[in-house]
Amino acid sequence: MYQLETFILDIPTIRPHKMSVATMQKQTLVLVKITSAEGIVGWGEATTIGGLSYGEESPESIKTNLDMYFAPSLTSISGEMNIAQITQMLNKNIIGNRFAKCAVQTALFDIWGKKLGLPVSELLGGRMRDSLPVLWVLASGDTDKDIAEAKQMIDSGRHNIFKLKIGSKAVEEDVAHAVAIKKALGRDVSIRVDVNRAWSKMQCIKGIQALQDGGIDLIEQPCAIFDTELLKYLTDRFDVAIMADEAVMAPQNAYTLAKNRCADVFAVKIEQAGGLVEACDIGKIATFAGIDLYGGTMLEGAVGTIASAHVFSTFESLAYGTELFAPLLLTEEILKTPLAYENFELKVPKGAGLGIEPDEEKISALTRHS
Ligand code: MUC
Ligand code: MG
Repeated sequence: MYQLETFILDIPTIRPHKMSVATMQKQTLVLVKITSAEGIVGWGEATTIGGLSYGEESPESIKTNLDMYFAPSLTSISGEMNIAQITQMLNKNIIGNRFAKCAVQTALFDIWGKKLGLPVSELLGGRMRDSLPVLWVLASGDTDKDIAEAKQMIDSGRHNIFKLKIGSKAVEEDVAHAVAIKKALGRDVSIRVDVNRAWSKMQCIKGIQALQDGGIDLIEQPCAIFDTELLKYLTDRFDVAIMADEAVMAPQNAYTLAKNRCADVFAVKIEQAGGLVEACDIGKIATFAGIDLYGGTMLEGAVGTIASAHVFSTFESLAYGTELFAPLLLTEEILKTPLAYENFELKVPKGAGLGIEPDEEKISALTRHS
């Protein structure tokens, strides 16, 4: 038997974060706390971006579904069901809801890890590395501000790879912005762009050609989620790497994308995948298909970020690094000891379970009560 509690936290960001799908002034975290019959506590996270403008689940719908449907299922579990069996039961009884499922599975892995005295990475097959490269996303909406922010990140040893959020302005303006940043930061600094599905076919052809000529290294989700034919066409047509992000959901559709070679790179997100095991499955599918990997984020706080880090640490190759920077975008700390970002990398904890200690007083103080 497991007891499930949910919390919605609204935390302001350190600056507005402008994307083609939304401008964020705050991030809304959805945290899940599960307590096992023997009293072991595990944490998970089901955070999304911009309400319903990014994913199919909103913070409020996630909380409602967890409270109304997942909680009774977990309470009713008797005997010694393992994580695979619980996942199968939830998948049988609950359609979709990948973000909520990921939060529940994360909390169960945290509990199991604590019970067995092992980090989650080891329960997932074993880590290949103890720390992960982490890029920073420049999204102030202003070219000069972004250049200053990037230089400060490089000087302070925090990040030396940058992703730009584009797609909300005219293609020419977005390209000029990206190329100006690339020029200012120089040859050795990798610049990538995320269009967040904003471009039509003609805009993709024009924009990607100019970005490729301007030295940009990676083009993320340039077109609509379900236009996988266009994604494939762009992958075949251009030398610059094309990455599928929103289009990579559960392992089943990652498999279809891989089979049809619709991308050079997959952004893996634990919540989009529907769980840590499913994210590892996507990693394997990509590896077998010769598709490179990138560790993505739903801009989760510390809990989802470190769960993702455990998953990405198990990938044999992580050619494009990760974007596990979101806790640094938030103005409030929710862990007793903050995550360790050092030398352009995030350390993957070695303690049992997720290896973090959420500050319950802080979480309670930040919890939305209406
Ligand atoms: C996305 O589409 O990649 C990740 C970083 C960021 O700034 O936004 C998210 C979503
Ligand atoms: Mg993206």
